[in-house]
Amino acid sequence: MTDRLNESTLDQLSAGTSLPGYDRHSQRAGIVHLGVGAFHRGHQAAYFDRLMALGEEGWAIQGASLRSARVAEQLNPQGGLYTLIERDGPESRSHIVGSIQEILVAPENPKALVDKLAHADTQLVTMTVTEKGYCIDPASGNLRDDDPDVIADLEDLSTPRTTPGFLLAGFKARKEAGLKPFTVLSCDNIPENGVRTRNAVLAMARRIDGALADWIEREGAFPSSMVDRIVPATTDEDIAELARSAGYRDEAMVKTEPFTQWVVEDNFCADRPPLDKVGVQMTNDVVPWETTKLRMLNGAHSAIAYLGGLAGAPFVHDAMAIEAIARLVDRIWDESGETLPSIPELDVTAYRARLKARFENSALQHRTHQIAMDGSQKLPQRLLTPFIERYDRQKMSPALSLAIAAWLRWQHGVNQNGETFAVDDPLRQTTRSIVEKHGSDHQNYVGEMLGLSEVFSPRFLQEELLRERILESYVRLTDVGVEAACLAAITEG
Ligand code: CS2
Repeated sequence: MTDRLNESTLDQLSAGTSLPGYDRHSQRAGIVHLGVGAFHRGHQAAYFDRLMALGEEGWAIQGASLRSARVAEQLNPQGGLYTLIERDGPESRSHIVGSIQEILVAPENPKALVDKLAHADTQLVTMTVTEKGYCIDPASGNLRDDDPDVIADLEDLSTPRTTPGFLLAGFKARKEAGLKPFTVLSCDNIPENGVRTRNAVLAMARRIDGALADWIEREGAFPSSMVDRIVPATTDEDIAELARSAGYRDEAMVKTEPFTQWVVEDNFCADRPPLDKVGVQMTNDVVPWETTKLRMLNGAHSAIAYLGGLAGAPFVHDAMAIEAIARLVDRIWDESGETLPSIPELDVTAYRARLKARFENSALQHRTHQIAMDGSQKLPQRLLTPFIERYDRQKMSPALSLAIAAWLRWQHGVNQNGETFAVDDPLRQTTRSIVEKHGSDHQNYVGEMLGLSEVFSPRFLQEELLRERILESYVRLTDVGVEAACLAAITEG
């Protein structure tokens, strides 16, 4: 059997793989990270690894999973080590990342995570808990106090369950111990992620302990950040291939692209890692960067996921190889591009060209179904807001409209080749019942779906023209299929 990657097998690795360039054991864990998925390992953990390689001390990461024990099982037997493989077409580079120390499984021992949050070494809490982890309604931004886990945290914070609950319990313990709060740095793809995190934590705090809420409001900091790197889920085949080619087994390996970007609001209340030394852009205003990335990269990604997925394309690069889809993506960039805030240092034409090349990177094998996941949480910021903003300027958006219609079509769980698939979304049960109720009665199906207040603003129902445009795209997509519908949208625009 091939040896598993860990500290003792490091010196057996081939010369082509670079190692952490620092003494891992002397590092304090200045960071607690919530949600150690592939994205964290491919992005933030790699920045902190480089920072410590530059000789900056104390930025090791104590990781925590808020749901399953899977990541702990992958990383803990490896002493937190994993291989980061950057792939660009035929080129590939491997590096062993050493910044993660250990993973706690919060549901198994919530108290251990609260203790880490309350530890004097902890300066910064970073998080990638996905859109739904914030326990906020994506349309309104309010705390979801109908969520059973939120209700449980409001009743008893001694064994938290939710992200805001853990943050709050950590703050509470620090306040009681006379420590300063940590900075909370959200690294999820949601607009104004820092503001949303702060709102969720304060909304919970106000319901539990007013003085604690005041303290957090006064002393805490919740900078927003824009994160960008395509990190597809690791497959069993990736792990087997690494074992074959490199001779060791790494259950926690991550594959990614060479491109990486992190823009962070410079607003910290505790020690701040000198992230600018490793290429992080520190700024006073992240919003224009976030808006641009969410609408251009993620908006196009979601369109590719639904349209490509419905056309039967397994991967993003396959969908981009369908000319009608590639042209539709370009049209989305025209449409959403007109709604972007100005960023003087950003050349939008070059940005678009780069996005296209990134999507065409066939070595990434990024599944359309992965991106399609949790669409109800992603749609508003990626596709709906630019659509509405354009509408308010009397501009129609046939490409955005088709992408939205593709999400509606996706809920049927069958692609245009008749292959069925599971829809993975927190709203799944609701959308399933709407599909079952209306079958192929397009008008009523679309009408009821647009009434989902968790996703759509009430305007989609109230304004007939808006509703009609989406219905039209939906009917066309259903009748003529993905390619012809894309071409029709392009001609219309
Ligand atoms: C993707 C993102 O799965 C998704 O929703 O659109 O994870 C995307 O790959 C990243 O935001 C790229 O930075």
